[in-house]
Amino acid sequence: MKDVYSPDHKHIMTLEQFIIDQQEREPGATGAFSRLLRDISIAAKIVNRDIRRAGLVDIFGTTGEVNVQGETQQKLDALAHSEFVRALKRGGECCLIGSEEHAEAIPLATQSGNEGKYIVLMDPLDGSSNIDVNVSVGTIFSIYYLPDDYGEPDLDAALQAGSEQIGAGYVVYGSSTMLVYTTGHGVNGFTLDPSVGEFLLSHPSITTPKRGKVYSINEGNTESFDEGLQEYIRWVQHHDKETSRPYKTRYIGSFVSDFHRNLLKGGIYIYPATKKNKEGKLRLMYESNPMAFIVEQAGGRATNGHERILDIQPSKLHQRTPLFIGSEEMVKRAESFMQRKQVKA
Ligand code: AHM
Ligand code: MG
Repeated sequence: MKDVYSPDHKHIMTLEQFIIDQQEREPGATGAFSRLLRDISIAAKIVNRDIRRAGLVDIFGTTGEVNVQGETQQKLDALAHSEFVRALKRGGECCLIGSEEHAEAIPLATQSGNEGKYIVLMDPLDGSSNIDVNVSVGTIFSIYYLPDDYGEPDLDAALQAGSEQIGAGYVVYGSSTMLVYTTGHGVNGFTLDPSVGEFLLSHPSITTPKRGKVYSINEGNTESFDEGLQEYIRWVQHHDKETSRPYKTRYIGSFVSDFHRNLLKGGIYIYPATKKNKEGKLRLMYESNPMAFIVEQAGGRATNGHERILDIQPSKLHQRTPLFIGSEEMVKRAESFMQRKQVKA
């Protein structure tokens, strides 16, 4: 990968310049989508600032509220949600938001004349149970068009298959902060330079290796995995020089971070159905779909073990799905184990 973010490089490209360049390649583009991406990146910078200051300004801990998933809401979850909603409202390009931190879809098109035509679904702060132990967290977002001639934007407008996404991305608030996104023309990654407050193109045209040596799964749940998956886990742990096994386990428990590492280095992330989470844990609309769009654009694969994630027709905003995502050959191999041995109901 070419390193375009070296101090002596003559052509440092900011996210904003990059978005404008892309826009100029789209005949008839109005700039609305570019403005939407800009609004998202501004909110990401604000959330980044809040996360970096978390330990200093005593905003760790919970609000005491329980969110729609029945989980205790961390203060920073609530804060991240409000920052993104505020930025999208202010920007005016978005007409409907779906957020992990809000039970209902949030329409923004009001009598005030908001003409926004984009729907944004998001997990404002994924992996938030890791915040108070200083582990990387992230934001995930997915963008759709409001269907043509749709009336007042509502949840039904958002219930589109992942293959209809026109953009998707994530921000990882790690040792550095990165924003990675796709609009269906490859995947590009930008690193926030805190000294100038800009995201700079650091990872152009990301492609993910066809196979890797890392598997990421919560193995504490092994007993409740499907028989085929248990067999796959035994397979990855088996010693075999020719296929570089055993693979390495890497599981941060923060999806964005696990996904980001596997995207760059190669690997597979699995959150399957378990006894506790019979439909898997991750949410289709704002966790699995956007990452599936990104991974496919980078040459990888994402399924629920049987079916392509992007083909699933959603019926609920907070719908969950099992997820097998990452390097193409690894995901295919895991699927083949799933298909050989399916659990009896
Ligand atoms: P969250 O959106 O409530 O933070 O939950 C999603 C997180 C993922 O980031 C992570 O991969 C997974 O839950 C970890 O779950 P578990 O602790 O069951 O392994
Ligand atoms: Mg999440």
